[in-house]
Amino acid sequence: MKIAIMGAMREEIDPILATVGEYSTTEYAGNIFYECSYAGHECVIAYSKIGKVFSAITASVMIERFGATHLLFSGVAGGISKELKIGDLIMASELCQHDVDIVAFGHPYGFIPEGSVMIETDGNLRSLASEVAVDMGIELYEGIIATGDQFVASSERKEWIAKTFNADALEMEGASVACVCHNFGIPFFVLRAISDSADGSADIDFDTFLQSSAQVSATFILEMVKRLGD
Ligand code: 4EZ
Repeated sequence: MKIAIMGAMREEIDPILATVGEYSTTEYAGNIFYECSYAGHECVIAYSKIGKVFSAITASVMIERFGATHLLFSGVAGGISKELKIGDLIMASELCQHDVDIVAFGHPYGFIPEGSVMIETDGNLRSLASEVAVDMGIELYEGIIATGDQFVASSERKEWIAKTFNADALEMEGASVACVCHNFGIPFFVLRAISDSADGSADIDFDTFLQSSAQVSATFILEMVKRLGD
């Protein structure tokens, strides 16, 4: 077992690197990959940079070059569901790409021929997360996460994503990482702590809560790593 832990932004993996202690560093394909042993597990950690393309590169490299057998994504997201407040945690049940549009040919939004609108996360990792949440006394939401190459900061766009995909949160990397892991046959998990509500105040809220929400997600992910393979 080798565990990949990834985020999109430096702020999303900084709390993880600060906790794992000693690591070695490798530069490859435009990223820095940090390898360490944590809680008896070999880990590779990286942030991809923002968006679907960079995150797909990083996930692919973690699997193909670094031999990751499991992938955990940690980061922040814009909340859609009214239940989700800033700082709350959501794990993805399924993920979709809200910006894929070939509806001109009669396909549904988010669909690419020979693919599927939704990609499901690993059930065992979700069960583990539910146990961790109970033991930590933390509320963990589960729902659909919609991904696209857009920072959503308007109620109109948010509502469209909500009704089109029944999504509970949105961000810019989850579905591309899901697509990579699904195609390589690697079990994966996507966790996000809410930083904003993807509305008119999303930019200000994001800047205000990026660090604190990234920390919430990172702490939870590391607790999961401790219990993996038990
Ligand atoms: C993308 N990430 C934000 C990147 C922000 C600023 C330089 C998460 C996220 C997000 N993505 C938090 N809130 C979001 C929102 N409202 N729309 C899209 O994964 C880049």
